This record gives sequence, structure tokens and C-alpha cells, in this order.
Amino acid sequence: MDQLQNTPNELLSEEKSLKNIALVGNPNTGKTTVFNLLTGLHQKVGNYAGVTVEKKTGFLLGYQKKINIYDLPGLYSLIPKSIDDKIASEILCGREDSIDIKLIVVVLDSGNLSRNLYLLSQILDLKIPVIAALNMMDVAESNGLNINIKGLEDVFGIPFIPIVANKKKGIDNLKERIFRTLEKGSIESPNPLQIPEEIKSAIKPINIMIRNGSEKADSFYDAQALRYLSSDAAFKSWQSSKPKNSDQTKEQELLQAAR
Ligand SMILES: Nc1nc2c(ncn2[C@@H]2O[C@H](COP(=O)(O)OP(=O)(O)OP(=O)(O)O)[C@@H](O)[C@H]2O)c(=O)[nH]1
Ligand SMILES: [Mg+2]
Repeated sequence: MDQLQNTPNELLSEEKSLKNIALVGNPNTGKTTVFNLLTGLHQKVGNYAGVTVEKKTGFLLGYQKKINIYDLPGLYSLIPKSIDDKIASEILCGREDSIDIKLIVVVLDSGNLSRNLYLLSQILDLKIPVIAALNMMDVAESNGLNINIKGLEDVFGIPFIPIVANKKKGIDNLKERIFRTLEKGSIESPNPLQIPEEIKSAIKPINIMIRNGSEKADSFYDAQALRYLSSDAAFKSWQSSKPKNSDQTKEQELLQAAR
């Protein structure tokens, strides 16, 4: 039989229908080390923050369908404070709507859990399936930390998979969990941020303003709106990421009205 050739349009639609996974986490938690193990690629890793400065992509090894993995620069919060933070947060928060992320693997530094869990809690508001990779378990162990994995799973309602990425430990487990989640499609975060109705309606205009047409979960934009309301610096960071011709006076008025 003749080899079938894809037309450019078919290739484009194949590209669009690809499932995407994003590797996200604080700087220097081992995201690229995990990315290299999942894709077989050899992106640069290094023992200091900011080694990955732009998004990189590769295909997930061992799964029956073609899955795209994004290795994103590290970030501390979905309210970006630096250019590097912005790359990852804009992909996750919907400015780059062409990338439809089906699963987020949050790579955590187990030796620095409390700081790392702050970002995880923000990511859960996105209502995209999340798996937490508890990386650097060797560091946690040598620091005498005994992490209660079951307790974390109960509180956050997502799987926590212990790994030591630079020793390739736990990677098969992580892969298996990724495959299973991709098959299942969706998970609900059992502990969403509960916002009373009267607050929700007060922040609605800000939700609409910052979502800017994006289809992402309402709960995420409600949570972002509350962050902007509680911090002028966060709101200014959002304004600075927008085109200069936006109506900043109107935006400021909306914020004041909700306060
Ligand atoms: N001890 C230990 N070191 C690890 C582990 N996983 C990765 N590393 C090391 O941690 C350092 C950072 O790894 P990267 O994969 O570059 O981390 P990253 O999250 O991509 O970093 P940025 O791109 O800068 O945000 C490297 O020196 C890795 O070899 C682990 O489980 N234990
Ligand atoms: Mg990296």
C-alpha cells in the first residue's frame, strides 16, 4: 500500500488535537530533570534557579498516543513578578489560549514543601487535572523530614508521587499515574476555594476583565481577582503585562468599586 502523505492542513489539525501536559513548579525543583526522563531529551539542567528561561517541548515516551510535554521556566506564584515567571503563568492563565493543557505535573522540592505548596494551591484553582511529583525525596530524608504523603493527598485531593529524579527513582510510578490520568480525563479538586455569593458578585467585573475572553475555570479567575484586590503590586503586575493602549483608568475604577 502507498504511504499516505498528510496535507499541511491535516498536520495542523493533528498538531491542534495533541494533548498537552505542562511541568510546572518553583525554580530549581527538578522540572527539566523530570522532562528529560519523560521525553528522552537532553535539555540543560543546573543547580541554580533560572536554568530554563523559555518553554521547551517534547513527546511523552511509552504512551500509545502522541502527548506533548512542556517544560516551563520556574515560578513562585501565578501573579508574575519577573519575565521568567510570566512565561509560565501566561501559558497557565490563558493568555496563550492556543495551548490547551490537559494535565499539569507540579514538580515540588520536598525539602522546601511549605513554599512549594503555595504555588500548588493556586494551580488547583485552574480545575485542570494535577499530579504532584514530590521530587528531591533524598534531600527531605537527609534533612530528617518524614513527609506524610497520605495526609497531603487527603488535604489536596490529588496524587503525590515521591521521586528522586536525578537518580531516576519513582519515574515509572509517575509515568503510570500520568497515563492513568490522561485516560480518565478529568479530576475535580475536592477542596475548591469557597467564596461567598455576595463576594463573588462583587468581584465579577474583575473576573471578566482579567479573564479577557479565556475559557478557563471561573474559580481560577475568582481566586486571581481576590489576589489583585488584596495587593496593588499584584494588580500593577497584571496591568504591566497588557498592551499599553488598555484603559488603565477604567481598570482602576473597577478595582476600587469592588473594594
Ligand atoms: N538531590 C537531588 N537533586 C536533584 C533531584 N532532581 C534534580 N536534581 C538536581 O537539581 C538541580 C536542578 O534541576 P533542574 O532539572 O535543572 O531544575 P529545574 O526545576 O528545571 O530548574 P529551573 O529551570 O531553573 O527552574 C540539578 O542539579 C539536578 O541534577 C533530586 O531528586 N534530588
Ligand atoms: Mg529547568
